[in-house]
Amino acid sequence: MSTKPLNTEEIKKELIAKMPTKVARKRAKAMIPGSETGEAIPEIQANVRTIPGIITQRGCTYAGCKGVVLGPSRDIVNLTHGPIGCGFYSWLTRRNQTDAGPDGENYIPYSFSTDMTEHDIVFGGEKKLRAAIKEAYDNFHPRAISIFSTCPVGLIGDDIHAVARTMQEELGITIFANSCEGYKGVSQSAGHHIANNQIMKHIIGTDDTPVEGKFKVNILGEYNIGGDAFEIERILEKCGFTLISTFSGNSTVDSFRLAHAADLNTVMCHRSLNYVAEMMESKFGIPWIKVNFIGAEASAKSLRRMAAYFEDQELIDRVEAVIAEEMLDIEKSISAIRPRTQGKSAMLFVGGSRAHHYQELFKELGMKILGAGYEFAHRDDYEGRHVLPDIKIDADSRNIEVLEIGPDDTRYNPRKTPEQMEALKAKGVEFNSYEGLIEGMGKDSMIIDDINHYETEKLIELLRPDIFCAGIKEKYIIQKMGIPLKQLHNYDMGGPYAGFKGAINWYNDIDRMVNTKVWDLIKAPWQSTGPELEASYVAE
Ligand code: CFM
Repeated sequence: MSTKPLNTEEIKKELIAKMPTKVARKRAKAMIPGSETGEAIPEIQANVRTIPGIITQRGCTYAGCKGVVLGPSRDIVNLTHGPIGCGFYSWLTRRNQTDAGPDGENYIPYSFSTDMTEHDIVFGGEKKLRAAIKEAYDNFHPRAISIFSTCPVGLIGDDIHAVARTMQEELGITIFANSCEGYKGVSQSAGHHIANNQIMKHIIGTDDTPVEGKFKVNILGEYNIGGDAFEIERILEKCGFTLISTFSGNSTVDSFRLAHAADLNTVMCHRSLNYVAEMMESKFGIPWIKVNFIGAEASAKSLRRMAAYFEDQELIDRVEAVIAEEMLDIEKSISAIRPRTQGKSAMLFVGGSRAHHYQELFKELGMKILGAGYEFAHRDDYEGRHVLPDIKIDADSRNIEVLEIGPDDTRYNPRKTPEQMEALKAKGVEFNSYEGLIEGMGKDSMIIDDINHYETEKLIELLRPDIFCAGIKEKYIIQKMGIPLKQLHNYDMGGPYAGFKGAINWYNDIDRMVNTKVWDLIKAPWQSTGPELEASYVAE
């Protein structure tokens, strides 16, 4: 178990002590203590450029657009316009699972790229892009093709949108492009926003076929990593909700087209899909609430909120019955495992939502969070959405288009009157609201945005948590320091961790990881007192 000898101010001083003055000044603004519930939250620096060369955890704008938001849809051909590396390294590297689907239209196992070379950089790549679209169409006849530009495309100025338009006319299917060059924003977050804009412009609300079923909802920002969406689908079905579409885990373009038929949008990952939630409310009148299906208690709370929204006693009762039934296994598992995990400590530095959501699961195991932070989230994901009007628009955020969305002429239909919304708020159903990561974390936890490699090592030296959550770039470095690392991007081939069955998987996996003795046995050669190996050059 870790002892914590320092307070957050002392930790911060230690972290920046060896940095050049300018760097230290900048990094200090990204480090603040957590706060108690209901207390004022200090401002944190977030969504600003990473200091060059500092070894960040972040990814690029193309990754957020192609890999994260649109990648998990199985029936879209996602075509990378760029050199082959971008397409290849974003191919099957994220564990967004999918059902095969009854029609067999599943392009996830394929990597589509225009494979640009020096010749195309000099003479332009539009011709090649047109040919690639035609080739993909001839081979697969997909319902939709989306094009993603990479850094060189932005530099040479290929007009991918014009190509998309002409090819859409020629082939008669939906074709749209995303100007998501890697450098377009400060991180993958810009890519989320670009993808949100394009699916809103080109897909959502393009099919008015009536959708059967009661209590129609969408889930925004759930990507079915390790099968999470499968578990959420199971629970929603058991409760009696009709899930129209998930953006974008285990999803299809056809379901996106119908998404405007839902009466409630639920937002799981606020960072990556909040734009669609807001735009769908303006355009179609669908309110949104924040949910979290990570953690048994959090899942129960989310289901209750969703049921409360529909104001139907039968649904409310059914949700309660499902929660009661699922909780039996949860309680059994927790009572067996918690005595072994109680009082242990964790740190989470990951992405733009999981560093918050996964705190729920650790709390259920009685574990303490010593530090947390996001790679690329914005201030609202840390401090809560109420800070949105105070967020400064800088040159980088101005780079990303903000769509002006008004009510749709024929499809705008406010699902609740303002009075009904007020009455629901009084019952605790908060709309358009997210409280962010910091509130409730406690004053002695350390919040750091866009943590870099040096700070990670230093933090571990100082606080020695029992487990660290991050990604593959950090995994082996941290494990060499004798601390187990749980990957929270791909789950280390584990999961699902969402919902009730997922929570039990998590308890078991974390129990194993924090209680194994193997980490105490690890010693680097220079730390051991055993015999030294000697060698000499043969040529001597
Ligand atoms: Fe949302 Fe994600 Fe995340 Fe994210 Fe991601 Fe991811 Fe993530 Mo990796 S959409 S912000 S860009 S929850 S790929 S499924 S795990 S960094 S915390």
